[in-house]
Amino acid sequence: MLIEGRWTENWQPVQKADAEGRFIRQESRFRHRISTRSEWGFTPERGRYHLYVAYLCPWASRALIALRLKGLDDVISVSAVDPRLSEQGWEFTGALGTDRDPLEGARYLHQIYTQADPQFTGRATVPVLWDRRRRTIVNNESADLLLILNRDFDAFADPSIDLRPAALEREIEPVNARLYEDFNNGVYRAGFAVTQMAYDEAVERVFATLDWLEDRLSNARWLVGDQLTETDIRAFVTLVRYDLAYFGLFKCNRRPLSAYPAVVAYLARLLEIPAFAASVRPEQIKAGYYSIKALNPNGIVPRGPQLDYLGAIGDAATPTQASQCASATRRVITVATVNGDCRPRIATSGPVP
Ligand SMILES: N[C@@H](CCC(=O)N[C@@H](CS)C(=O)NCC(=O)O)C(=O)O
Repeated sequence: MLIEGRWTENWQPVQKADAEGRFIRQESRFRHRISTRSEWGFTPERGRYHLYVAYLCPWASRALIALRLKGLDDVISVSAVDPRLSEQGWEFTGALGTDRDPLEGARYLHQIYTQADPQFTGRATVPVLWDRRRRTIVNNESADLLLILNRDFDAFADPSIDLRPAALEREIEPVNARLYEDFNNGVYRAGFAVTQMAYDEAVERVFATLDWLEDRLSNARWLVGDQLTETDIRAFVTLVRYDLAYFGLFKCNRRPLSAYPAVVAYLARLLEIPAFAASVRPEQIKAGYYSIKALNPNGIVPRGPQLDYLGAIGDAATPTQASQCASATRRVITVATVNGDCRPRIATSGPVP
């Protein structure tokens, strides 16, 4: 991690645990919004901002999905770090179909953080929303980025998609909170636990959440209301990594995902939406998680699992493909395949499969 702007020790997944061995995630530091009235001058503009992501990362992926659902591909550029953690954290290698840093020529993401704040102390995490003009970080918290992408670029975005409609806000909040605590972050608390007690406690809550999701999705197409919301994005990013990484590496293996048929059907439905499918690089997800030496010292990446619900989704999917499908995604009622079939089909009012 960085201490007062200097990289100090080799990358470790856990730098902070509580007295009982529970993993503690750091608070995000850069929390600005984009607004025409921004006191910081971060106003909405085409081509000014850049999103740094890792395809391994569920938090970065939620921003990526929102960006594409809102049709902002041509407004905010994106680049991806190598999903494998180096001894100095995220690195721009250009390998595995990822990018070199196009803006600052950085080798490591931590250099982006010290460009923004030469005295930065903390972990250099993705996602990062970067301001090209001021050469600084606008925001590095994906929960904020969901709000920013949903609203702050309204002048350029697709207004017909609202990922957080006011009428559903009160329902969205508690579902998001439970998902975050017990599932999105819960799998990490299981995987990064440093005592048996902390692991047992976390894994229990992961499976209680899967039971709850199964129940909820047995009677509903979406998690909140009768439309796609940011809550679906939040659930998706963990579900799609479940079999690929969390079941094995994070020991969330009491039951396979296939024991939850309504959840798997929901995941498959979301994968039919181009913005969701384009956020998934299965090989990068595996290469990234299995590069965490503290959990997998020899760095061996498993061949499987083969997953029917992933269909033809592979690492070759490109952002261009996603933007070609942007018009199909425009109305969320859309169902399209990743093979380039972008024909919109009405899907929300149909029976729940
Ligand atoms: N609260 C942050 C968490 C971001 C986060 O922890 N990202 C992980 C990848 S999944 C990361 O960059 N880890 C690198 C590190 O901790 O050094 C968010 O949601 O944006």
